[in-house]
Parts: sequence; C-alpha cells; structure tokens
Amino acid sequence: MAYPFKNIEPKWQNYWDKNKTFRVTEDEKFSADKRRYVLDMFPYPSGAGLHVGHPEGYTATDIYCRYLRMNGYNVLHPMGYDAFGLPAENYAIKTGTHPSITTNANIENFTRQIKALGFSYDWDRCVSTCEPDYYKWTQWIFLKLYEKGLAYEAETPINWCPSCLTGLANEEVKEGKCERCGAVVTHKTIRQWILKITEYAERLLEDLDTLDWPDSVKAMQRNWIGKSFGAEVDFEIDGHNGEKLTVYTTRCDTLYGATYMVVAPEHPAVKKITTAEQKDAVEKYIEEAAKKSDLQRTDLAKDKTGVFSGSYAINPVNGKKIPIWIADYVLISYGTGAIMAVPAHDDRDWEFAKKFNLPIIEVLKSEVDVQTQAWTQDGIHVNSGFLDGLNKKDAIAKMIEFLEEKKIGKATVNYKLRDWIFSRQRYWGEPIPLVHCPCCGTVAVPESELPVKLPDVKSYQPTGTGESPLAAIDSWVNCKCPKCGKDAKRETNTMPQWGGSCWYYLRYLDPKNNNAFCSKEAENYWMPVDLYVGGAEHAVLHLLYARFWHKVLYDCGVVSTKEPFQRLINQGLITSFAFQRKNKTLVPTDEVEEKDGKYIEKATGEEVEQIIAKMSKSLKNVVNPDEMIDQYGADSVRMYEMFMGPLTVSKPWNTQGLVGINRFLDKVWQVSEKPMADIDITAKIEDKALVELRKTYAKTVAKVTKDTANLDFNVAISQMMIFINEASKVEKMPKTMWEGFVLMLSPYAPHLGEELWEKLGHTKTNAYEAWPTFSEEYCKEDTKEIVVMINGKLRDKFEAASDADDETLKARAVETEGYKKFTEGKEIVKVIVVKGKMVNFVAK
Ligand code: ANZ
Ligand code: ZN
Repeated sequence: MAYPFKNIEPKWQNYWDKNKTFRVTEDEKFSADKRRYVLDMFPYPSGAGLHVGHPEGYTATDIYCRYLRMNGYNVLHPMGYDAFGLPAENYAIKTGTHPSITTNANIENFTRQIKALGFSYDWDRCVSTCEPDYYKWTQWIFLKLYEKGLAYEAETPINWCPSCLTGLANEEVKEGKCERCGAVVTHKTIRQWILKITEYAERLLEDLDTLDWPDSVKAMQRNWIGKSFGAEVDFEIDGHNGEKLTVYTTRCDTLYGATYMVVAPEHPAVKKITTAEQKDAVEKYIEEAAKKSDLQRTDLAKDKTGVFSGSYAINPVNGKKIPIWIADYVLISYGTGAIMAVPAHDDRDWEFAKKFNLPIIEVLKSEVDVQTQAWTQDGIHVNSGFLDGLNKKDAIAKMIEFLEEKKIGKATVNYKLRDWIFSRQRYWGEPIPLVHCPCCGTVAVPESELPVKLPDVKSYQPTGTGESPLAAIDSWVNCKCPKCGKDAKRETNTMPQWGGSCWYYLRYLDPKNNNAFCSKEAENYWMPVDLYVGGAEHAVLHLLYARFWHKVLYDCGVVSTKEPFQRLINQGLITSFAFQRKNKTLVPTDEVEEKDGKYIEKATGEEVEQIIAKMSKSLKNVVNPDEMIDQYGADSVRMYEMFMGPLTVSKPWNTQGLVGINRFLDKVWQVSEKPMADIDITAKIEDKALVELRKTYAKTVAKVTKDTANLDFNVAISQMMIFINEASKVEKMPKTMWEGFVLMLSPYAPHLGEELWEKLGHTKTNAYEAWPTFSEEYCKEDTKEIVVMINGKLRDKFEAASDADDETLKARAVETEGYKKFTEGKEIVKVIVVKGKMVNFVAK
C-alpha cells in the first residue's frame, strides 16, 4: 500500500505555516552553547525556478536544524532572495516589464517551491535584497566604507563587457570572458567606484586559519589573495643620468642570470626609454596589446610577443648592459610593472628569449640543459659571484642583505589581490548613495535620507557610454547638495549584485529593524554563523567579499566577530545522465531510446554511450523538482537527495533511486499500520524476533544520532532502512520503539514524521520533541536481566550485556523508573553491584 503523501504534505506545510512552528527568538533561556545559526546560500530568484541542486544543500541544513532543535538547541534558520541582478534587467530591456515585477513573480514561485519541500525556515525573517528597507542598509554599509576611505573614485581601465555594456570585477572575468554572457572582455577607461579590499589582504589571509572551511576553498582564497615574498631591485637606465627602473622579483638570487629587462606596455617609463628608431614599432605594439585581456597576455601557452625599446639597463650586480624590452606578458597591475628576465630559470622568460634570440645564462646548477629548457627548481648557485655555492633560500637572503646595504633594493611583499571595482553602469541594483556638488565635491547622502530609492525609468537600455540608465532621468539626477543646499547631481552608478549578498546573514538577525541594520543584542546572540552550506562556485567571489565587508563592520564596532562564517561546507554538484556518439558529440536525451539494454539514437539507429554530464537545457536532461515532488512527494525527494551519496561529492541524478526511496517510505507507512503494543523494551523480552529488533533499534539510535550530527545523512538513511526491514517482520510494534524511530525519521521526512507522530496519538508537532536515546548495551549479543534493588527490595529490571562493567550497570540502573521513584528525596549512601545479576542501592 502506498502512503498518502499527497494529503500529508500540504497538511503539515499548512500546519507549520499557520502555527509558525519554526519562528525563533533571542530567548535567553538558551545558554550561549545552545544557540546555533545555520545558513543556506540564498538563491537568485531566476525565471527557471528551483533547480534540483538547491534542495540538496537546503535539505542537508534542514535535517541538521531539525536534529539540533530536538537536542535542545535554539536554531536560527532563515531564507531569503538575492534579488537584484542582470537577468531581470535584460528581460526588462526586451519586454519593458519592470524588473521588480518579474523579480517578485519569481520570488513567489521560489517560495512556493521551497515551501513544498517542507523546510523549517523562520519565514518571518525572509529578506529580499531589492526591497528598499533592505538596500537602505546596503547603502548604509557603503557609506561606512566611504567614511573610512575604503571607497574611492578613479578613472581606470576596467574589465568591460561589450555585450552586457557594463564594467566587471576581476572575479567576474572567467578565462578572459564575461562570466554571465561569455563575450570576450575588453578594457575601457571610465569613472569608477572602487573598494579598497587590498587594505584587508593580510587579514583576509591570516584569518583563514581560524575557519573550519574545506581546504580547497581556503587554498583558492589564498591563491586569489596571492601573497608573495620578494624584492624590489633598482636598475639604472643607461645614458639617462642615473634614472632608474625598479623591478619586482621573487628570485633576486638569480640576478646574475638577468639577461634582459621587460616593462609592461602601459609602464610610464615607456616614452622615456623608447628611442627614435624604435618609436613606430613600439607604438604599434602598444596598440595591439591594449586589445588583449590579462589572461591572454600571461598565458604560458600563448605565443610571446614584444618589442625592443632601443634602451639598455645596467645590471647592478655585475655592471652588464642588458636590453630593455616592452612586452605584454608583464602586467602593469602587478609588482612594479617591470621585471628582470632570467630565461635560464623562468619558463616565460625562456620562451621569450628563445623567440627573440636573447642570451640564456645558467646561475643555478641545473639538471637540464638550460639552452633547451628552463630549470625552475632549486640548485646550487653558479656564475653568481658572492652567491656561488649557496642554495636558493640562502642566496635570496644574502642578496637581499646586499641590495639593502647598497641601497639598490629592498625586501617587499606583493599581493595579487586587486581593489574591487564596485560600480556598475546598470539599472537594477542599489544606487550608490552619493551626490556630486560643484562646490563641495562628492558628498555622502545623510543616513536620515536613506534609502536612495531606485526611480522608475522608461528605458532600461544601458547607454553604453559608461553611464547607467539612471543618468537619463533628470528629475532623479538633479538634487540639492546635502551639505550646502546648492544644485547637485546624484551618483548614477549602481552596486554590483555582490553588495546585497555581502551582508544578508546579518539582516536575518533582525530583519524588520528600522533603526539599524540589526540590533546589537541579536548580533551578539547569534553570530557567527555556525554552519554555512552552499555551492563551491562561491569559493572566491561571494565568500571573499562578505568576509571583507564583515571585517570593515567589525572595525566599525558594529559586529562582534572577526569572521562571519565559522564553518563552511560545499555541497557536491548534482549531475545527470547524458548520451554521446562515437565521435564524442552529445545527443539530447529525448532523442535516445533504450533497446535490449543498449542506448540507441532514434534518428540514426546507432548505439550511443551513457555518460554523466551537467544538467543543461540543450541536453534535455534537467530534472524539475516540481515534477518529482508531484510524483513521489517532497519527503522522497529530500531523502533521495541525501541518499545519493555523501553531501560533498558530485552525484548523478537517477529517478530510479528516487522510486526506491519512495518505496521505503511506503514500507515505513506499512509498519505504522501494525498494532502498537505497550512493551517495556528495557526489560527482559522472550519473543526472539523482538529481541532481534531491539538490537537493531539500539544500533539505529546510535548510528542515526552520530551520523546526523556529522552530516553523514546517506549512512543514517541506510541504517533506518535496515531497521524498517526488521520491523516489517514483527507482529506487534513496541510503541516506545516506534516513537523513537518516528522521531529519528522526522528531520529527514518531516511530513511523514509529523503524520506518524499524530497517528501515535500526539496532538502537536514533534519538531521540539527530545531526540531518542537508547542504550547501546542492547546491541550486544549476549544479555542478562539485571535487577534494581533499593534497600533490599526489588524495584525494577533492565537488560544489559552479560559482560557489562560496574559503572555501566550503575549508570543504567539510575535511569530506571523504579530507581527514580523509590529514591526520590533520598540520599544514596552505598551501591553494591553484582555483575550479571543486580545493582543494590542503600538509600536514606
Ligand atoms: C626574476 C625571476 C627569476 C622571476 C626566476 C621568477 C623566476 P609571483 O610569485 O606570482 O609573485 N613578475 C613580476 N612582476 C610581474 C608583472 N608585473 N607581470 C608579470 N610577471 C611579473 O611572481 C613573481 C615573479 O613574476 C617575479 O620574479 C617576476 O619574475 C615575475 F627564475 O623575477 B621573477
Ligand atoms: Zn555642496
């Protein structure tokens, strides 16, 4: 018999909604160690609706939160929407529909879908980043950054997407292409608002050590911040009256092997060092380089290009004249924008030297011939004057000492991290709350005038000139200067989507507060986030930006923790099956049929191979959660996603597996239809099947408890399946045992859990019932009946392993009802344990 999930699920969803079962407050009854903040990465409400990837992380946190509540924790578990962003705006451009209309419709759809999965969110705390009473505080935080000098305006060449017509952050450029639309990113020089994240580079790096995060994510952040220890070395330009060019190098030990120098095409010294004969060639080269992205320029695989400047520099250690080249594999934005090239020991320099026939001099004893290949590993220095005989580490130290003493260089640290280009020339984002006044310059909008609301516009089309569509609305742009009252103009740039998502976890703490982004009390009560679960794609962008803002807020004294997210877990990607032909091209799933265990492409009759791939519209292998819920129920979908494998690994969707889970829940339902018996499961039991079941139950309690706490949900589910198999065999079900099982099942399949709990005669939600416990003693094969005596009288009995030690027996005895009843108000003066027989208490 199938269980009636179609009735059960809406019933309990309504119950939770109506009773606000999961509303949570800053209740002082819970001590600090009994409070938990468990956070999901909030979704962007796209028109496509929820993806099966969303419920994976959301179910995991939901199970964990439900488990925590049943273990006496006060749990904050909120949900909201990252609602600004380009898709809604692009849709507005096409259709004229205001982005807030599409966004709100999408939010409604997402909310319906999320609620249909039975997650235990406190919906009263739901936030949406595009609401004025939310972005008021995003703007407020921006002003904090501005006041602290961490937001500045600059005319700089930025990454520019020629298709989205907007500037992009470095983090939004993937392999030289726009992360959103795939267009090749170019450079454009426009007025920008930039956040000084570089000022926090060291702290962002150091504090990673304090976090319980996946090593891979920490490594990605470390690489992104890219701290490197090196030296700056001054090279005199030959024939320029002692004028110098400074290079940055991490290998100053190789100075004797520097056979040429390279400056970036944008380097300010280029004009000065370019000789008349080389002028035309240099100018042409610079023009070409400007068209390329940084990645195209530095990629090792790319053909090296460059041009000789006509000038020479003097190598400060040996006085040799070396040519100065201009080449785009040196970036203006890193170090000093100039390098000393050591082709014998650096791959890029080697490629370049080979191409342009520059000398290659070995300065570390190499295991390869440096004329045919660079040697980049350690070695003993040769041809290096006072460094000869030293290894790399010692040679670097000695060289730095030399440079500093001669005042021609110094040890320095560099970071790859660049300041964060924070303005976007688009409509659907938070207006940057600044005013430009002809008298006072840039003026912050006073807090009392926040939020600076987004005005309605007629055309959402980006201007392409580097101005946002807001610039066209005179009535909005023209304003009075908050300082002097004269005519002024509003800043028309908006913030990137990251702005709103940088701090949403703080707004959940106190979402309706009109006087502050959140109250100090709420912040103190909940922060930091104890567990944050989301996709690995946010390893750098969102997680780095949020950490940065959090640290700024910490410095402002408005948050109490240095880091926002103490523990982070990335859920694995849910993939899907797809098919490929012999030539490796892919076939959409609906063009393939199964015949005799083989997959055949319908049109050609050829056999194709089943593979695992990302879900994609074009392959027609996207799984729609709505359909799955409709066919198998939300509890099945939740449990299946947890049963697919460990939370953090990538796993392919297979609807057959979902069917299996659905059958398991049917079996649970069938067990619940058995007669429930009042059997004391801690006493001696004769029925063999029941003794076996008790053993399994003890093991199930132990395993499900441990596995749920450790987020090993797939293993916990396996154990529950074992229990249900055993339970199917008995005639009557001991009621207390069934209650325990139902409670353990409830975080996983909450609708069914509530229904079974009600069937057992309970009248209110089981969400706050105590998590079951049961002695592991019952797992043991060989048990004895132990009697509990109080002052010589038999008061209770329990089962224990025949080899259980005195301490275990004592502990078990004091848990019995008989003990509790007959020792109440008395003092135990003596305990006598007879192994395998009895525990006798002398009470006064
Ligand atoms: C000489 C040298 C010899 C170098 C050698 C390396 C190996 P990281 O570790 O990433 O900081 N470099 C410096 N500034 C650069 C720029 N603006 N654009 C491109 N390359 C630049 O890399 C530092 C090394 O990258 C520096 O050390 C420099 O090359 C190069 F056997 O100097 B080295
Ligand atoms: Zn003014």
